[in-house]
Amino acid sequence: MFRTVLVANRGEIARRVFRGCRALGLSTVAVYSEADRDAPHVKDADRAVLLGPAPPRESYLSVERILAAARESGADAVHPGYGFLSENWRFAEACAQGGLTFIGPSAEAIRAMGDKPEARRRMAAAGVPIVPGSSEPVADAVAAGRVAGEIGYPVILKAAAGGGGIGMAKVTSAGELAGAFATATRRAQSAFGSGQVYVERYLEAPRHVEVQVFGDTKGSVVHLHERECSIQRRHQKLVEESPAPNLETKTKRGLTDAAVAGARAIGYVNAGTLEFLVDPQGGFYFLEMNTRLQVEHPVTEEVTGLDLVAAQLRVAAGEPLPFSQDEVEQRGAAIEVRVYAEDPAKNFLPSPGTITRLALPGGGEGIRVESGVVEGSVVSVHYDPLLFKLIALGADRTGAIERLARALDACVVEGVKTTLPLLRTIAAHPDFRRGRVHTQMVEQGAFHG
Ligand code: MV4
Repeated sequence: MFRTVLVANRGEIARRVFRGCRALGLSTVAVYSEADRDAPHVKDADRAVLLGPAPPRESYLSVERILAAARESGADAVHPGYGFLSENWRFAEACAQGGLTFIGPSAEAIRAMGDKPEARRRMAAAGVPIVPGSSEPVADAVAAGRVAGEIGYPVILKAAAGGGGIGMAKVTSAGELAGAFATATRRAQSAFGSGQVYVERYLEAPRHVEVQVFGDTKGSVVHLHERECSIQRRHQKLVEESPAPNLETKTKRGLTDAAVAGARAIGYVNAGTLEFLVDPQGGFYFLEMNTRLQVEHPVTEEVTGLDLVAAQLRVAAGEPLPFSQDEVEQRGAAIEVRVYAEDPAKNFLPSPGTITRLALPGGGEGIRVESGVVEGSVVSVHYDPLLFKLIALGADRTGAIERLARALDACVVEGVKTTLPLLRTIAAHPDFRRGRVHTQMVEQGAFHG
């Protein structure tokens, strides 16, 4: 086992990983930008190294500076968290070349799943259902039109190097294709440095269900059940839960079998997630694979009773998975909400500033809090505005929702605007309480008033 872990991240996830390291008796190194000198994650670690100025390019996204920080602090392993460099295969490779254990999958798996058409081909070859569409990027609008003609409209254009919804364009008819192709290409180029796009059949108001998988270096691959992540706005998840409500046993089984088959086919090691769209008939289609620990991993930890960060560390050290498929239970129900510093009155624009007052529910009966901030913290314009997550666990979904609603009521945040009012509305909403969720509900105004 390595001895010292550098966490190449900030906020709540850095703190979560440090906790996992401490549980295994490992020492810890934080990195931070000039904007984060007083940030809580810096105080959590045994040592801290300044990376540089606030802009991510000069700090949390700088491979060179992070590798230098590892060298200078004597770290022998690196955990990337989520976001930043977590799905950058060059970073994983640079860590390995620098003699550091990258706590995550192989650089090759990150690269293959980051190339969305390649991911579709690899999953299809493993027998995982994919959305009908092109297996390669399309060269121009005419080629896109040929694919659309075969699969039928509406279609969606997606960035080949993308993910997470950036640069997607829905196309309802052939007449819109040329314009949409130009827009999607331009957006893909500016966001991902590659203008390549591919075509998929567009599914209306699907659910988003994902499966947590875990592989080790001995060839074991298991799933840790599913998470429902349909309640989101502008591709930012707001609520995540496990089990997915109203999911037929047959569909659930199909999803987890497909996820394990897909992960196994690519020799996947460490924690990963396969995202699927699920239609009202229970049909499911692979969307993309996230090759990192996700924001919503705590809901899986709560229903399985497992420590995913500890498992990541063990697997990265070459140990076998600390659980077998038979030992992975899904007990009770867990729901996570994300509280962002965003202003609901200003179309959820980020709301930077100083947190002048912060009261969070105690981590009592069935409530877990994962926070990156304390009273007095400054929410910077430079980073993701996630402040904290609340995770409620109940014997069943109704019990979890009741605890969640109470925990939301107990939260007080002053100095910045937050998504708390929207989350309280969702927690009280009849459709949510019945488990009738899909990906378009926030935009369709289900939670207004
Ligand atoms: C889609 C889709 C409909 N049809 N693909 C958005 C994020 C990215 N991971 C994939 N996304 C979508 N892909 C096809 N073929 C609808 C979405 C989508 C969505 C997916 C998951 C969760 C929320 C969403 C909100 C809007 C659109």
